[in-house]
Amino acid sequence: TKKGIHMDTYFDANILTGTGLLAPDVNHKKIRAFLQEQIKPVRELMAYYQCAMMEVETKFKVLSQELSLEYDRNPIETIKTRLKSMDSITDKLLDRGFSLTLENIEQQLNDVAGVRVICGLPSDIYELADAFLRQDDVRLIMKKDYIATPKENGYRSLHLIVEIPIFLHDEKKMMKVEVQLRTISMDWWASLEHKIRYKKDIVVEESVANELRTCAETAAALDMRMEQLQKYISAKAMAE
Ligand code: 0O2
Repeated sequence: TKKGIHMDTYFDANILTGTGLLAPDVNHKKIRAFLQEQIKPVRELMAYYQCAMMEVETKFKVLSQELSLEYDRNPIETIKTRLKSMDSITDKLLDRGFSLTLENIEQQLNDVAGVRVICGLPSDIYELADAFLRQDDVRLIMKKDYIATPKENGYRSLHLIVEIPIFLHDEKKMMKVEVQLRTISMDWWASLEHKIRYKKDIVVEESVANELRTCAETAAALDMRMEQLQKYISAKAMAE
């Protein structure tokens, strides 16, 4: 158990009591086989999330390829993917009062599979997001626009929770993926802020929080200026 909650599906409670595998004449091979059997459904689910993440990454790569031909510049700087660790999944579920079961992982968590798309300009974000959401196998579950309405601390990004199908040998399975779209400056700010926030041994005082917010505003203003510059250059290139 962790924090008093039973992890019934992930590690069956019988592992220590009901099976008799931990008797003095313990057989290591049997224990390993038993553990593998218990862990297999979790591994399978994680593999499905991995596939969904790859699907979404490919969709953005295709869009990037197409748009870069049209505009003669690449709207996507980088794409990062990450699968949430089993420890983070456990903490998030237990913190929210849910037990650790496969069903709860799928139903209660939106961000087991995460795709981060780093763009050049704010307008690239919306153009890519719209093109992605127009695809008929992508179902939007939730949109959080932290660019239009930044968080109190200054955090900006466009978050999409989507569901997309993955095709297994005998079934089609719908999987949730969290997509975060940001500019380079939004990403730079978020990764530094994340590092500061997770330095748990120091207290982040009010002045640091204010400074972070000011940095976020400066970064947003820079994004806007770069956007204007890009528009000016494009218009000039069209005219010539
Ligand atoms: P990690 O390690 O990046 O995965 P939900 O996840 O939707 O159930 P929540 O937390 O309200 O619930 O979602 P939200 O606000 O959309 O934030 C989810 C993720 O966005 C976070 O995941 C971060 O990646 C990022 N994020 C949100 N707010 C901030 C912020 O203030 N600063 C930074 N640096 N990142 C932020 P995790 O699980 O926190 O972390």
